[in-house]
Amino acid sequence: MTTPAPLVAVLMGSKSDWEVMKSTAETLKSFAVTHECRVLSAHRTPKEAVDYISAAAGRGTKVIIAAAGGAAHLAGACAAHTILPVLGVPMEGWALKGLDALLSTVQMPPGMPVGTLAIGKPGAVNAALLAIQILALQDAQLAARLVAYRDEQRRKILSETLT
Ligand code: RP5
Repeated sequence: MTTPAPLVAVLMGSKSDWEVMKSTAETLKSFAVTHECRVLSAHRTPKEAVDYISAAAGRGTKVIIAAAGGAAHLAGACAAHTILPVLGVPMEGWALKGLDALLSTVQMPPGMPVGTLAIGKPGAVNAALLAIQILALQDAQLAARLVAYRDEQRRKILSETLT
């Protein structure tokens, strides 16, 4: 028996990605968007990753966020097994400052898109916001919260003083 799924699935290749990816979860939580976070690897748990992704749409999930570092294939592997939008977050990893993960995630062949965000925490936050924007297309209350969030940012910038 399958349990009902949250709207956004936040996947990461290793628990070591959680320190950064918890920003995705926090951002989704701040908008009251239901989500579930799982460690699933394209390389270390390929079968479990495919099983999870293949079932996601049927369970009610609307957007997949996938983070990985190094030879970062998780987002691409997800995209291969679902027509849900997949947002990729490259992790900085242990070498090359995340450029390896960025290129692995962004350079998908035509026909198999992965919406790729920035390396590390900025990408983790923006992946959540982009997922929320996608969901907001069909959720007026969520759209209103996004407008308020943008307004908060505008006010903060305008209130800043230089000393
Ligand atoms: C990737 O390898 C993971 O997404 C992680 O960013 C990186 C290193 O994983 P660990 O060796 O820390 O488990 O698959």
